[in-house]
Amino acid sequence: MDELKFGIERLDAIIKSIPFHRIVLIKGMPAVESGVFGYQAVSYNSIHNVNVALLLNRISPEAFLEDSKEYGLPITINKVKFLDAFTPMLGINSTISSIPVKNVESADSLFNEISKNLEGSSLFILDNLSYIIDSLGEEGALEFLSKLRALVSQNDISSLILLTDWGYSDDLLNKIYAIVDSVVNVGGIEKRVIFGQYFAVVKCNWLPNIPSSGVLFKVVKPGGVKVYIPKILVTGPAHAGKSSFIHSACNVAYSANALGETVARDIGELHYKGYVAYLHGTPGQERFDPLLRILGEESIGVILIVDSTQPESFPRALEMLRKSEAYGLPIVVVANKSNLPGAVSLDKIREALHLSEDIPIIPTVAKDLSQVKPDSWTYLDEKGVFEAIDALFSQLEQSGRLEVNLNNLNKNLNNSYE
Ligand SMILES: Nc1nc2c(ncn2[C@@H]2O[C@H](COP(=O)(O)OP(=O)(O)OP(=O)(O)O)[C@@H](O)[C@H]2O)c(=O)[nH]1
Ligand SMILES: [Mg+2]
Repeated sequence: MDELKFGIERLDAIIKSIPFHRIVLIKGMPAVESGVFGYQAVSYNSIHNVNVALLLNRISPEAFLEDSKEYGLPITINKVKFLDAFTPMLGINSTISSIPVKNVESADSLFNEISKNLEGSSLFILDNLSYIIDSLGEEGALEFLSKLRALVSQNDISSLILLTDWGYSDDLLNKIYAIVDSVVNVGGIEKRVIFGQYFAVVKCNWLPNIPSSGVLFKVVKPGGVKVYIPKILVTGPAHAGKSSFIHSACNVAYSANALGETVARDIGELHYKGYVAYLHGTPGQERFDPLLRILGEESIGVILIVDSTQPESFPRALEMLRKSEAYGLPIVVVANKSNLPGAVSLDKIREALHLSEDIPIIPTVAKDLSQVKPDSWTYLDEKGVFEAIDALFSQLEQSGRLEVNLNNLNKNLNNSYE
């Protein structure tokens, strides 16, 4: 059996693994996709040979499996014991092998039903505590949690509890926080509409330090929860290879092109190493310069692409950076066409662009020279492309731009380290 984890790379990096004898609460706002945290945990742990017991009262086992399949999160079904408190309420039987949980009139009876079925399990997941609050009331739900707390303390088992926060009182939430060992908030950043979702570890009593910020995420299908990078600007002089770079890096990309040049912009979605990033490419021609500022808005990093064989275009590259107001953002320079005759050295490029030593310049080349056509973008060799992406992502990590500042979220939480 492997270690217990969330199966969400960045969250696991923060929390390390979930030790035995702990309860972790995942508290989600109603409009955000906190349910995916449950699918992802069941998927990851079942695949990694962990015996999971899953108590469902929000949806049926069938729907749980269907949803996780839709998110591209496969579940090794023989590692999961479904404790089904949902379909018995409807008076029907689940079509997949599961244990019906019928006696849910009191904390005692619910707890007994569950504890007798936990044998052999290392991870108990509940989706969702809010339905227990509905059926047993606040006191009943707290009593249930306290009993679970005692059971988890005495056995080699840990627990993940999902809670959808339908506006519970601070009093109730604080009582719940006091029982559990760790709290991960999953929230939304609202600007009229929800513009982004975040998760934040706000309590974790087996870690000495709790990060003071949250992580912006997006749910992708397939794959589930990924660190979300809303906008990376890809700019550079005409014909340098911006469209080629975006199409080579991204899983899906679109270009508005006419006669082989970009006339509006390129946009691409990149799924890579636990991230999902959107790359926005600008056109290169000067007649589109009024667009540069708009296309640059809200970017958090820049990939500046130059054609290594065209040193006379380097001043234009700097002008495009200035016009897109991208100075000061984390930046990586891509020296494209670096294997063609007449390509200048990386040192020359650094000098001409006045780049300090800490700005990476990565050479890229066409994947297959015989496929290069004068009137369309071409695939670039992945090695250079992903070296550039790695270099930018690590700068973004270090700059803190992938984090969301969450003032006051830690209030009322006892973070004492055990
Ligand atoms: N030999 C070679 N050709 C390349 C390379 N990268 C791009 N090209 C070619 O150079 C031309 C311009 O590439 P694009 O990717 O369209 O350049 P762009 O920067 O998007 O151009 P605009 O959008 O018009 O500014 C195309 O004909 C490509 O096929 C490369 O590394 N080597
Ligand atoms: Mg283009």
